[in-house]
Amino acid sequence: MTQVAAPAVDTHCPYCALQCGMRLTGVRVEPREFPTNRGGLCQKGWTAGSLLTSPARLTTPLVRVDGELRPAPWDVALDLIAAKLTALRKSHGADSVAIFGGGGLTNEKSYLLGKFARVALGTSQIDYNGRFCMSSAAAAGIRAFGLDRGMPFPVSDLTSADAVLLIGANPAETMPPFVQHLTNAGRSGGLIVVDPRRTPTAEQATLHLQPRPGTDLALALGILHAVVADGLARTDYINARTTGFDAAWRIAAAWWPERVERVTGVAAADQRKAAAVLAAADKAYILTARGTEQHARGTDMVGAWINLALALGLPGKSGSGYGCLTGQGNGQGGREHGQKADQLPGYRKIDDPAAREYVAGVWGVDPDSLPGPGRSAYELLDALGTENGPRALMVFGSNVIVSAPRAGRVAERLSDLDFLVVADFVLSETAAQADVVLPVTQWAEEDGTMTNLEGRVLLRTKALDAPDGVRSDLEVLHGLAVRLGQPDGRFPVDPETVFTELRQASKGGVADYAGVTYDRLRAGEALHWPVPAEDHPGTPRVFLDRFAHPDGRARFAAVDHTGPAESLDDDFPLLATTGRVLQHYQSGAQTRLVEELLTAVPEVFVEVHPDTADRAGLTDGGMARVVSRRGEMTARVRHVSSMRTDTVFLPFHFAGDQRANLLTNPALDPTSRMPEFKVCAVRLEVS
Ligand SMILES: Nc1nc2c(c(=O)[nH]1)N[C@H]1C(S)=C(S)[C@@H](COP(=O)(O)OP(=O)(O)OC[C@H]3O[C@@H](n4cnc5c(=O)[nH]c(N)nc54)[C@H](O)[C@@H]3O)O[C@H]1N2
Ligand SMILES: Nc1nc2c(c(=O)[nH]1)N[C@H]1C(S)=C(S)[C@@H](COP(=O)(O)OP(=O)(O)OC[C@H]3O[C@@H](n4cnc5c(=O)[nH]c(N)nc54)[C@H](O)[C@@H]3O)O[C@H]1N2
Ligand code: SF4
Ligand SMILES: [Mo]
Repeated sequence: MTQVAAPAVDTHCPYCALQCGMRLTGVRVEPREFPTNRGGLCQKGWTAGSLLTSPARLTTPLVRVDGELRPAPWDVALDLIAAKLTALRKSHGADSVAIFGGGGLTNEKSYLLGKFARVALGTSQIDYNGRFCMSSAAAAGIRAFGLDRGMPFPVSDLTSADAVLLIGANPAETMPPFVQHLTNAGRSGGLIVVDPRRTPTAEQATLHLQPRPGTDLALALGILHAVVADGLARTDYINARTTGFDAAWRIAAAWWPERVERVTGVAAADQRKAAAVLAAADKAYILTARGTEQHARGTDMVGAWINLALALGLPGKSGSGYGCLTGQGNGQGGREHGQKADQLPGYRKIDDPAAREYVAGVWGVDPDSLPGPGRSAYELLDALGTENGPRALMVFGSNVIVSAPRAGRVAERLSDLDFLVVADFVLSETAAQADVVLPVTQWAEEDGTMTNLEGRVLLRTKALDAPDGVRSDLEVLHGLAVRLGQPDGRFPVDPETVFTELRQASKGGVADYAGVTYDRLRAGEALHWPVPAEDHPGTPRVFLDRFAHPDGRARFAAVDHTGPAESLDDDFPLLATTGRVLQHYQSGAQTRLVEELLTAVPEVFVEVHPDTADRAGLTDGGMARVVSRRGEMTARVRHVSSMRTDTVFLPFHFAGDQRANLLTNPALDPTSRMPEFKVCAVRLEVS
């Protein structure tokens, strides 16, 4: 490779949605000043360059022959895929081929992937891992505000807040440079963290509320009750800017803090204190993340926290608000441009006739040729290889064998497929099961835009040449589309050309990128969508004048507490919750290959209170078998005296029988179709 004399290129981190600014010289990473990270990087960011030259990197297509993956030329691999898909489409119909995308893909890739599914394959069966991520917050945001832009204000607005309520968020590990924006709130005595665990984030809080997993909705009702009962609700704001308060309050009225204490374990006095601190603040924010969103009632849980924000008069005012901390690098843009089962570009609905007509016009196809909505992520994986389900799957940007709920079932469904294709730059656990693996370029080897957690569109500029033998995802889609009979120009390979088409396809939609150009991004403009025209400055704060519902008002949600989807009994007496550690990213496919990160956290562990461990006969450092109604896994025991005695915690970054997802419950939220990653019933045994 020829990186030696490479010039320094300003870019952004390949991992999370904070999209920290970095400078890349060859594969050497340095932090750079950018509003979200202000010169900071986490350990994953610092070490991100090493994967570019890792020996574990794939540099040739692999095709399964006699049960084994063997190197093959690109033409052979692409011809084989096209032949298989064509045959399946002919024998079993267009929906026999499915696509699974990812929130780490650039806007250009997400867009072209959605178009490829609907136009080149004609399949409705496309969804992506964002369904497992922030979909509950997206659904709740649309219900409350009429529009989902994770944070409807710039991250840097938080810096002047005197109170911030973080619910189910552990940014000290998941977005370390973000925490500096909370310094003022912490100093003012206003940093409140709701988390069943005493995380590094909770350690920094003024007030840590430690509820039983799965009871957030009750807790939100209790704090709302305290706000109203103590006369702290902003009646003028409620009257002027919202609807639905009375129905929401009728439910919250029955959840006085002492009753909530019995359900959640959070002291009534602490609920009242949280209400008082938030109400007294000049500038206050409420932020949710996966801890409260990844539940079978996740949409309602987030709805309950939004109700609290509305009662306090926070959303849509300068210097305060509600936001969701989107997780993946392009978790925001990835949910806007059409890789979601029910969606067309610009955050349009695929069952909206006007949207179909418009997007079909941009694509040059008949609107009636576009399929309707398909299955959501887990439902899609669950149907693979079944009688009415897809028979082939193509995966771009996800490692579902590790990261999907009830992973044992998902692995079984994948093995029943006629044909599995995975595009990746490493041999992830999912790629290792594939019939064809396509080696693709990485972030630093291609141009592309990402939309960060505050809705700001960023350009990631190519800094290096890719190794010989790899192709970009856009080239893969082009190569397949042509083989499937599509005209040559319909699936461009140049990112800027794809983006120009995306701008047109999103024009007039909710997530309107029409006015974003590569040139404006290169010039360093801070463009938060919507940006409807090239002379439009972008929209850093979305709801200042009105919310996006036709009447301009935000809506309270009438939501009540019901609890997790599965209950505890003598066989499964403990609550398991899952999440992240600082050093590993998601399924670990990338970070388990970075020596420094693997050395820091080499294996899965289970955090458990010493008394709970004692009762199961487990010692600190020993091995535990963790068993749920769906499966079992083994983990090293970590005694953590700040854990609740009814709860254990497992990170989900590890493979094989270290997979936390062998345990998790795929009970789905009725609206968002989010699985219940954050709570399931388990028991511990000595392994
Ligand atoms: N190091 C690292 N950083 C990452 C990622 C990563 O994999 N590793 N992934 C990125 C992505 S895609 C995402 S989505 C974000 C996720 O970022 P976060 O949401 O901050 O991460 P999680 O660890 O999934 O969950 C946050 C917290 O929720 C708590 N929790 C569990 N159950 C409950 C509950 O019932 N109620 C409440 N209130 N809290 C609960 C957990 O104890 C955990 O501390 O991180 C991004 N950044
Ligand atoms: N138990 C439990 N399970 C969870 C969660 C949890 O909290 N608990 N969190 C869920 C959440 S929030 C998320 S976001 C998911 C994430 O889980 P996954 O969807 O598995 O995410 P990654 O591990 O990032 O997998 C991305 C894969 O795509 C590859 N890749 C990266 N960039 C590209 C690209 O540009 N093109 C191509 N073709 N490939 C690329 C990477 O090498 C990697 O193999 O996990 C979910 N699963
Ligand atoms: S916080 Fe996120 S974007 Fe920043 S360096 Fe770490 S992983 Fe990368
Ligand atoms: Mo995520």
